[in-house]
Amino acid sequence: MNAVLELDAAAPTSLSTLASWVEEVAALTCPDAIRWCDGSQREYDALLAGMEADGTLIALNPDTHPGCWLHRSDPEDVARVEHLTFVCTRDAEAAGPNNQWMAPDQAHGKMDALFAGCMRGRILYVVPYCMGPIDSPLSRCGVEITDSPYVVANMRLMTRMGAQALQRIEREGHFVRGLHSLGELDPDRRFIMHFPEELSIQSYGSGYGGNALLGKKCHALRIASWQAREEGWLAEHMLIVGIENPQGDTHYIAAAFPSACGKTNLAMLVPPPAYREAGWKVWTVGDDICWMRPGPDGQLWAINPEAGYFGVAPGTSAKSNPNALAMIQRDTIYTNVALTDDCQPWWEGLDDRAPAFDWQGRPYDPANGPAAHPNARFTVAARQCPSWSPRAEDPQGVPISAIVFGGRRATTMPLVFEARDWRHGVFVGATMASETTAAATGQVGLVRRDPMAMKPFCGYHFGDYFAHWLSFDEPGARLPKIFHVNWFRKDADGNFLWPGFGENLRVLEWIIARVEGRVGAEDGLPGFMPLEHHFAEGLGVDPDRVALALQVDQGEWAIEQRAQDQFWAESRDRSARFDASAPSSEGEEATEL
Ligand code: GTP
Ligand code: SPV
Ligand code: MN
Repeated sequence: MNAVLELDAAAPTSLSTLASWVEEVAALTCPDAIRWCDGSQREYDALLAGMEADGTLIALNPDTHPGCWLHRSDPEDVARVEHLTFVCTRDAEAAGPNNQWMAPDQAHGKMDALFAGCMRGRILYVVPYCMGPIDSPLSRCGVEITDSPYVVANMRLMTRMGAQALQRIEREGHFVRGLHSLGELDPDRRFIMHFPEELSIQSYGSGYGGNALLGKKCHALRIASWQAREEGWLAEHMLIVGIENPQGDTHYIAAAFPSACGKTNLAMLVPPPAYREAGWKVWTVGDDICWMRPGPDGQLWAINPEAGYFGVAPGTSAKSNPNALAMIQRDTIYTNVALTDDCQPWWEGLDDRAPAFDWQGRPYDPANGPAAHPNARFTVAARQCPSWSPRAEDPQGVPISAIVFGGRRATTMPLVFEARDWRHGVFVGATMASETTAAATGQVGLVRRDPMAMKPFCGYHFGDYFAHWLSFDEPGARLPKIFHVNWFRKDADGNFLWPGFGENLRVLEWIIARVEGRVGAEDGLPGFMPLEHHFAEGLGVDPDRVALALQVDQGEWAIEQRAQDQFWAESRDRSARFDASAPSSEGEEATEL
């Protein structure tokens, strides 16, 4: 206790609300010591060395992977836990049917009991961070208190963390408060609580990704989406990618795909050879989160609030995502990947070498399942990406030309279509569905509605969220066109119809041509469908398969449309603010709000 008091007295901040909050938390959690993080390389190196010494991290092969580490998380703590994630608002209705709700008093009681004394024998780290470029008016700051050095190291890679963030926080005088403890890593004593009205987050009992790196999903999506609605902007689960055509013009596209459905891959796309030779270039601005707001010119301007990638390892290869593979050869933290016999990281889909140890450290035995956990991830600084955009640090952000929604759908949804207008586009995003993945605990492969890929992340009522989206369509707005894609359609044998990855640029090319008004389209069942396109040209895939990927089956569509209309109507019924009739039916005029 003495150590705590001594260190508190030296709290390196002039902001009394921050100093007193840290004091309060220390009094509750009883750490052995308090450490204020400055974000320096020295601090990072010391953290890594400490974690190597206590076995939290394993050093990877320094010849092939300098500065790379492996963390094996608790086998019961490998993904987000949506069933243990709550939004705690005074009014239950505000959280909506899309969130689990708990009354703030009850949640605080529960969490205080869990946090009491939980940091005995541990160090309390104070982690000031900035989401977004440090000098951007669109950025927002927070402070995470955690007892996990792994979380601190990840926050350093994923956010602008340390002294500069603290300076901004002191200047602004406010910050989002995130309190995190590993607790006992007991799934029965695990909660991720959000208090949007208090701008605070409390997370106990998990050390994994979105549960524990509180700047990411908890702050930059759940809390930020709440603030965004109040302040007239959008906080979205979207990548941001710049597509430069051979003439040197760049269009920025924001795309929302659910967890483990291709955002990182699209954001880092490498053009197929013919496109590369013609002069197409791709620039990565962000791979997971996008904050955007209307600028004075009426366009939506977007920043990536993150400074790193927490990307899915399985499936990442020199063929599927060469940019990602290049950036994770050094200074990367791997979580739950397998190892080769010479201590290199390995996962399914990387190459045809045999792994020696699985993600739990056992000698690899296929009878135990995949060698790498399906939600194994890498954490790496964004600037290590070879396609890192020179505009990624622009304080004003980048103007968005197109918004793309997409899911993982084996049937029904065509490769691409365009929404008829903003209102229809909001409907398309709101009613999108996708097969569940290993990014969250629970059954994989179930089709569920995942509006705008925000089902697990929208911090308030979906009906209000859809109304907020619709509200951007106002006089003077120069809104992006909205599209829907599906890279994951399968044939009767279960094989993907579309090759995906780099070839997805063919679809983006069509999207840009539509944005520029250069190609015609046909008004089909879901929306505007491609007439002229280069999807199959020189692709090396049977054009009939591409045609199948593009096709809409009337019977399948009728079933889909009923499900969409029902979902949209339910959102309307449950939210007083949301009064909209479905704009999906062909020929029906959209009703104004
Ligand atoms: P989160 O980080 O969980 O939000 O996921 P993400 O949307 O960034 O997903 P990511 O790009 O990491 O892709 C997840 C999985 O989908 C990986 O195994 C990829 O290899 C696979 N994938 C990505 N793009 C494509 C594609 O175009 N076609 C196919 N078939 N698979 C893809
Ligand atoms: C996701 O699940 O959408 C992720 C990984 O991006 S996590 O940070 O765990 O949320
Ligand atoms: Mn994500």
